[in-house]
Amino acid sequence: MLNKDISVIGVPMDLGQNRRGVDMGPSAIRYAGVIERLEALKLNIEDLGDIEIKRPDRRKLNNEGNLRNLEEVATGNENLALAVDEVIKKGNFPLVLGGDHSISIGSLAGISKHYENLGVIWYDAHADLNSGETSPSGNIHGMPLGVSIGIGHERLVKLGGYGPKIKPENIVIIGARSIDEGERKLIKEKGIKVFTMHEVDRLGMSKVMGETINYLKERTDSVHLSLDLDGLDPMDAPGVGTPVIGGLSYRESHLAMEMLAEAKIITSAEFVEVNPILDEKNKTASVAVGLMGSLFGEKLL
Ligand code: 4U7
Ligand code: MN
Ligand code: MN
Ligand code: MN
Repeated sequence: MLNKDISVIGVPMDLGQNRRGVDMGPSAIRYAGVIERLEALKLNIEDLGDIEIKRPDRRKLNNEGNLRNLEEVATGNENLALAVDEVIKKGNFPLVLGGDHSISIGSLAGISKHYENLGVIWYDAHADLNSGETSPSGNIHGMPLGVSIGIGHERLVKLGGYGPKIKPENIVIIGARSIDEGERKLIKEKGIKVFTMHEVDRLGMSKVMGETINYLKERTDSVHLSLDLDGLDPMDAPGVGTPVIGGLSYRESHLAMEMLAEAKIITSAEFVEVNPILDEKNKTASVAVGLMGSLFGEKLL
């Protein structure tokens, strides 16, 4: 990793989906020792604490346009975008701890304006390319990647005062194995690069990451890593709200992070969807911290 100055931001957001507990993700990850783990790598870490998330009155859920809690999700993400923007302005690496995956909307709003050609690695069981029109659930955590390429509600697409944030050809999705009909269409239409579990099994993670790194190096000037813990297999990461069988192992993920560290292409990152209520003894948070260690250059020897 080139940037040794890291700012950690927690986002206790659970309004982008319907299972409670993922708002405690940032605490669980801190308890699993993220700060100590990164400090041991001789990095300068500052913990900025948590972004404030306004709780809605649950009896008045805002389901406008098939978008659950739109107003609260948008406002929380605006606060996150401002915080991330500040971190980059002072030259630090933003490390965002979720929270459900809707927080990627705020992260990308704060990050993308600082680069000409931001790339994104979307490490996830899902493609997160839905919109109010295509979503089977109305949950905004299934929409952030679609929002980032300009598809969806104006309030989200233009969050932070501009949008879209990412070019579809600057995205690589890794680990996908649950893709909705509307998402499948969009992937084909926009030519989004996807390594589904099928490709991971055929090629192996080493080749998948090698190709991902080359692909992004050719066309981007910076890369954001958005890692949804449900990209991993539920055996390794049980504490997630939308588990899908047949996922990436801890070992594969560990290798992926080590290869990213070696390639030095990552300029910001977020680790999302850790739900301690659904977890087994904080296992998923610990896995997340282990992956962060590797991403920031931890080595076996
Ligand atoms: B996550 C889903 F229908 N696609 O839109 C949806 F399968 O951030 C799941 O990747 C979304 O965890 C999962 O609700 C969002 C569903
Ligand atoms: Mn997911
Ligand atoms: Mn996701
Ligand atoms: Mn999920």
